[in-house]
Amino acid sequence: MALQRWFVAGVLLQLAVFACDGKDGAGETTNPGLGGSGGVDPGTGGTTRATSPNLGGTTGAAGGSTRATTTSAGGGGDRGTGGARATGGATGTGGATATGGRTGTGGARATGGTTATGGRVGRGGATGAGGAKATGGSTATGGVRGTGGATGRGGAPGTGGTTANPNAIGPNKTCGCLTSSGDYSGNPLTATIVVNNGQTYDGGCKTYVTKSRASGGLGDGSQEEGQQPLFRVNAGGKLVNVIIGAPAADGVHFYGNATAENIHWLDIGEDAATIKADATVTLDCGSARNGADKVFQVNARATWTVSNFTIKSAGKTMRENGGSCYPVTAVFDHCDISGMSESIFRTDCASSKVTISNTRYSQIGDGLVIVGSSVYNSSSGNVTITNVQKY
Ligand code: ADA
Ligand code: CA
Ligand code: CA
Repeated sequence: MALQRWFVAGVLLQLAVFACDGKDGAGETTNPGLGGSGGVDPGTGGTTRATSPNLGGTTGAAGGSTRATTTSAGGGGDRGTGGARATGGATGTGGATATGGRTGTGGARATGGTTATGGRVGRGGATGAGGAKATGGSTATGGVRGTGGATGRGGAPGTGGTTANPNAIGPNKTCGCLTSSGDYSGNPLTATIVVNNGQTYDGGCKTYVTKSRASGGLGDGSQEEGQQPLFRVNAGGKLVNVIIGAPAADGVHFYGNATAENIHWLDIGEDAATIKADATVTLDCGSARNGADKVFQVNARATWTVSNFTIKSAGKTMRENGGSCYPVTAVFDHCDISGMSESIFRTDCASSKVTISNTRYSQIGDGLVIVGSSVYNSSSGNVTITNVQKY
């Protein structure tokens, strides 16, 4: 019987121990019930708490185990109470927050304590720094140099005027003012028009006339001396595009180096033009006609070149003032001279020179050149006559 009770007590104790979940911890029987006549001091449950924070308490030991040594009939000891349930271990602290990875990958998930809850999810790592600055691309090489365009061809030859034949006889140049563009608005002139140094007087192909001195003009164009000129061209002046009608008085006076172009005398007057002071004068293009005696008068040392000019009906084309010897150099080139009652050039100065070239002539009374009392129709001494043609 006693054995049975012990057995029953043991079973009960086992059940109690079993009820004490190991995980909850269990008391340890330290004072087993006394056997014998019945335990009078039932064992108390274990009191030792599990010390591991991570583990529940260990299962309490079985209740009292000391069997009564007596076999008296005492009742079995009281059933020992189970040990106090052990409190669970403290919750493990989470792992330290992982620091971010250098390149911004999240920190490794912290592992929790052994039985505690897991550590908090690691925060993401600090934002990774940007990538290294890209290096520039390599410098591109330039394109292939273009080849230059083909050399342009020269333009077609111009259709300019025909080249004058230097050996042609007579005027071989197209001159202006072949016809008048009307009368000059200042007609009749009562004062000489003066052209000074550096000036060009352009008559615009107008026709200029004057009137008798008795009427307040410059002269009637007769052979009376002392008439005034229509134009006075001082040294350095230029006269162009003028037509002189009747009365022409004493025409044009040159005082020093001067040039004149496109001058036409429809009437020569007392004379057409006079060099009044030492000069080199060029008169290119024009015509003169209807004179009683001299066309061009030379009253000073001069070189006078007349070219591309047509002269008709007078006594002599040029005269170095009678009895004077400045001397004069006269040139007639590419001219057409006709109807001179005496000559083309007359001088009393043996040292004066004259050249008649590339010129046609007709009806020259005494001879082409008269020097003193000598007459020349061909080159000799200071007289040069070349490439002329009589018609
Ligand atoms: C004549 C006269 C000269 C002079 C000349 C001229 O030859 O004898 O003195 O006046 O005319 O310039 O018109
Ligand atoms: Ca005169
Ligand atoms: Ca005169």
